[in-house]
Amino acid sequence: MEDSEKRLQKKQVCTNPKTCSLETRLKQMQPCPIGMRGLCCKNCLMGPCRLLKPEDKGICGADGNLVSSRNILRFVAGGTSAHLSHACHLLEYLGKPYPAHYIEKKAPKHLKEIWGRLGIIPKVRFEHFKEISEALHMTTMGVNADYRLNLATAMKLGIIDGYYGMYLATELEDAEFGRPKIRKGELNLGVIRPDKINIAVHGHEPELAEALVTEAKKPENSDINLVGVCCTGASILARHGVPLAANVILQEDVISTGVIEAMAVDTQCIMPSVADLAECFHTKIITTNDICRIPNATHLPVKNLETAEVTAKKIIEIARENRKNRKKTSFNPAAAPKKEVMAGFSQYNLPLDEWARDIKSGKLRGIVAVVGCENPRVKEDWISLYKKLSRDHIILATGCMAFGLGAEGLLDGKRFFHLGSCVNNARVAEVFRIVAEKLGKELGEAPFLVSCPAPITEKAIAIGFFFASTGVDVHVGYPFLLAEKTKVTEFLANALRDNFKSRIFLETRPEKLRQQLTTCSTVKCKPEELKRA
Ligand code: BF8
Repeated sequence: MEDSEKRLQKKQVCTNPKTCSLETRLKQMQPCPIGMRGLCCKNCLMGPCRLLKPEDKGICGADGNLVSSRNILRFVAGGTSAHLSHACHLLEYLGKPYPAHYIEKKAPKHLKEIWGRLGIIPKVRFEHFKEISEALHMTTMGVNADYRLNLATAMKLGIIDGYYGMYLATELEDAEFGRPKIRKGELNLGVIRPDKINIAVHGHEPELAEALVTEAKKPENSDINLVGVCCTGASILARHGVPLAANVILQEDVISTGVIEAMAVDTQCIMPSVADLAECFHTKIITTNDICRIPNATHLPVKNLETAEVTAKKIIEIARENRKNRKKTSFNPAAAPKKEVMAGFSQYNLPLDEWARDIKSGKLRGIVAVVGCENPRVKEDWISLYKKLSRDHIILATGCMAFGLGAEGLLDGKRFFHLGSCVNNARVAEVFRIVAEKLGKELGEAPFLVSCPAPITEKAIAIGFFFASTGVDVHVGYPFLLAEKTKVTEFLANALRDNFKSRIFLETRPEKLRQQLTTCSTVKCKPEELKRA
């Protein structure tokens, strides 16, 4: 029995967000070492089977390679379902029909040829949802036993995630709420104002947040300070310059300031611990999506433009009414000072001609997109690596890592560019597509890298598979699922090249990644360069 398991049984491990900080909980709740290596199978009730090496077999006969590939595919299916559902909710909210042949319309020609040859483009309306269901089916006990098919299916889901999730959501949001413009913004906990009534919007789907932005701008609401959290926050920062208070790891701290009158949440990355913490303060939690309910929260579902407006007004009323319940607090915004950032970048306003010219002349070595979450288990200093790389690379950023770079004062719009929320990785993909075109190269030959140093969610893994399916190399910095050297990690690092010209690889040490990238001629390492590295 593991140490932490024994201590958990003796109740020596504190798991309660009300009494222990996230940092303490992380230290006490050690990850399962077998799960970390991707070798724990809990897909049937003869298990869970905990394999020690890739050759070991579970009760049903599944070896470590199969178990690991199934776990990865299920992760990608989970992440893809979240992005598809996000786009689907937007379509329902706007009363728009579901698009068919969307991938054919959006993807570069050379990719459509490759994917068409491999038979991995869903053709029929709604078929992309069926693909998620098939992925779950083929990874249930006693269906597919070939790890390669699981990984090929993960690539197929990556494509679906990219187009029917991230592209569709980004395009719908831009069409309805406006394309972001380059603007100054502020981020960090210091944007929360004790002298105002504070409302935080948290999650990913910005329908209600947009209505709140409109309401909060009205003169009669000048006592309201609206702030964002996670990707809903990143999206209203990019579109309206609304201050971004926190990313995923600071969400509890937002409540702990003691000056948040209401937190409205939609979907994804909302840790249930915020509700625990809200009980310690006066904060009202308001859920706004029918698939995301939290015990003791007020549920005000947002279904369309009209309900969004009514709900936004109601939330302001609730927050104003709740102000009187605020207790004395020691929160000092200067302790987590706000940082100025440039936001609102996209393929429409970035100097892509100049970047392509500089890559051609050798002035730039390439473009690195820093994406994904900020996993508090990752303690390595990735920010310093990106600072070093920024000397001769352009750094694009999205999601919680963009917040991390912004908190270090790096999002200056000169070398570091904030492109928005995680679904806005569609903008990164467009930058890559356009720059590759200007270089006269296919995506798989262009000097681009996606670096995801600290993933937390299934969505981050799905995003990685999307970029890899387009030909871009994907670096992952946290070992979960990839820690053990198996046929799976070998396939992702090497065999993906055969069809996709890309690799998905693990490197947990920033200095090692820097060495590897500087040994190669560009951030797109060639196989022969990697052998030498
Ligand atoms: O979609 S980066 S923790 S907030 S999953 Fe979540 Fe990860 Fe943050 Fe946005 Ni993206």
